Amino acid sequence: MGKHIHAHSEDGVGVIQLNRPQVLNALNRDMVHEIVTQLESFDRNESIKVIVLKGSEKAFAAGADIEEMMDATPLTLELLNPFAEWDKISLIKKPILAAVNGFALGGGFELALHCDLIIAAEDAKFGFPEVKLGVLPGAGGTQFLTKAMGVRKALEWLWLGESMTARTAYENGVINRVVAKELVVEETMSLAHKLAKQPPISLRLIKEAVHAAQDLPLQDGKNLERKNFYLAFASEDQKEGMRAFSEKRPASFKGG
Ligand code: DAK
Repeated sequence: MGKHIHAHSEDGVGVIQLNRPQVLNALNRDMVHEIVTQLESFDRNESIKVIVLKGSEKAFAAGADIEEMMDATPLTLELLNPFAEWDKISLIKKPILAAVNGFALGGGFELALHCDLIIAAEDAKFGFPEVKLGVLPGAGGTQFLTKAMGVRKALEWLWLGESMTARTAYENGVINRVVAKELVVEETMSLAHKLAKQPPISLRLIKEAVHAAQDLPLQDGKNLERKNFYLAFASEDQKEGMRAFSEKRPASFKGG
């Protein structure tokens, strides 16, 4: 339990709730550290299969904490190296799902984009208002958004700094599902529990291969996929999955 987050687990799903409601879950450095530490702890915990990140009703997170950031200088940033913490999120091997209610702005949007799947409320608002503060996204926003929606659309959203609706984000391939606001957490947890029953070795090897597709040339990506394919044959679940098919019965995966 951190100062700025709550964490608990439910049937193999580790849940992290951002908890600075008085500032719409604005992300200060301590909070990012707590989130990352908790993600790493869930990632190492064998009983956890899937991780869910959620905010509150009004906000997933309304960005990095502007009060904390306003007096930064290039040198304080260089010395603090604050993005190193964010980079650790990309090293998490288990599926991470974001349940987004309300605002997901700036660093809050970037935090959601660091997750593998995003489920949002109909009235959720996604955007990068950094331009209105005289800066630009720093935790990957320009890259994630461009990869999701292409150069021209990304430039328009980033230059204007306006918020997009969950529907627009969905139609542009930025998020996975749009549901009624009362159902966001329920829908995310149900998806998480479904994933928690899938063979975990397959899930993590798929995650690595899909994310590699963002960075690697096709043949390198295919080579990585191939190595992961071979690796899957070291798992008990591969034996069980294929044996169950052959014996015409449902597979019972043990997670090994
Ligand atoms: N930082 C600090 N406080 C914030 C905040 C933020 N990002 N967002 C909201 N708050 C605070 C408000 O100041 C207000 O505090 P009090 O006045 O009550 O003390 C409280 O939360 C409630 O907010 P409002 O009264 O403004 O609520 P409204 O419903 O009227 O408006 C809003 C909601 C989301 C439209 C508005 O709060 C707003 O525009 N918030 C700022 C949104 C924003 O510009 N976000 C992007 C920030 S830039 C980095 C990593 C990432 C980043 C940078 C560096 N490093 C690792 C170094 C990313 C940068 C950003 O995210």
